[in-house]
Amino acid sequence: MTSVSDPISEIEDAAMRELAVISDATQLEAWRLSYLGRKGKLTRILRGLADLPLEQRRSLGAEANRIKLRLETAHREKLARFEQDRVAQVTEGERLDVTLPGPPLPRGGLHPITRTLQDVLRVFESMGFQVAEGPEIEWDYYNFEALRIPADHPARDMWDTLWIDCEREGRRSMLLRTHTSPNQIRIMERTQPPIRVVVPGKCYRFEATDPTHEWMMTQVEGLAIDDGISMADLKGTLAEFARRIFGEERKVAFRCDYFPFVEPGMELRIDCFICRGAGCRTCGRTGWIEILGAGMVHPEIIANAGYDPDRYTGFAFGLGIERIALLRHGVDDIRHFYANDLRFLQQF
Ligand code: FA5
Repeated sequence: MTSVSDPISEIEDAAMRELAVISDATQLEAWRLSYLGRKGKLTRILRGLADLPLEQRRSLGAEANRIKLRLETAHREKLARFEQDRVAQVTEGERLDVTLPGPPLPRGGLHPITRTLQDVLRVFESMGFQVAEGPEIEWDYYNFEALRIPADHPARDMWDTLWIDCEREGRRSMLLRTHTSPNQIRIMERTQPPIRVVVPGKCYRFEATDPTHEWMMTQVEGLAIDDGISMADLKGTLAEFARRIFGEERKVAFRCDYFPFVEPGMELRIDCFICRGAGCRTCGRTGWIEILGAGMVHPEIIANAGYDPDRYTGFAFGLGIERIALLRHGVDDIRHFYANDLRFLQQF
């Protein structure tokens, strides 16, 4: 405890000794408070001067002020040195070495669905099919009516539809296309046989998702119309497609199916890559994953297009790109494709 009677030079010596070993700004501030702060040792001496006789007050006052000045100067200098060291440290750490290579730029890639779509289209192009496009927002007429699915037809339940509210404009009903089949009608409206076309595009369905169902998916519609096209042409085309995309060893099965716009109708299934036919969660315990619907174009649709139904026949198919990507890459859930998780997408 220091008092006014302590030899003032002892305070000076102690302060300078302590200051010499201080190594950071926090200690320095504590030191300043202990000597020069409001309750500091030197401050208290200066305050106590008033109680001393004049003679003593003069000499002690002069000495105390000299020490105060010295301590303040020493404090300022030390603080400046710490600041210099800090700046030097920061600039040293941030110094640029222009010879170092820059940080690698992340490289983007095509989405696995885009790649699969490109591969699928390439296979059909090599078989003589042309690629066309159609609108995603579609009239009820093309999506349903012209495909022999009138309003109230029970087959509409096969496609849970996202409708667009456009009654206010007094227009016919519009929807987000549920499949790419409307393009069969659109192409027949503007083209004469022979026709060999594939139409890729996004489709939308108001349905619950599961490992093989998304509410948005990509289909490729195929349409071939010519003199004397038969079911054998359809099966041959699809078998060749499956062989080119999945390889020889995959099991492929055709099964009867119903679509109002084809007769007869069928589906193509591939053996499940996970359970190899035994049944699992991904294939819904069936052992198979359906990748497309197909069939011979209904004669009524051929006639409605203005083609001679006695001369022309054709086949059509609609395949699901996400299911094909799932089977090719061994992905166990279709929903991974659109979850936008880079850890998943970077694997392709
Ligand atoms: C149709 O959409 C018919 N337009 C296909 C067709 C075209 C039949 C021409 C006859 C002639 P389907 O609803 O089964 O059929 O869908 C066809 C394929 O799309 C399915 O095999 C499947 O691969 C894919 N698909 C259908 N729904 C979904 C879904 N919710 N999520 C992912 N893929 C789907």
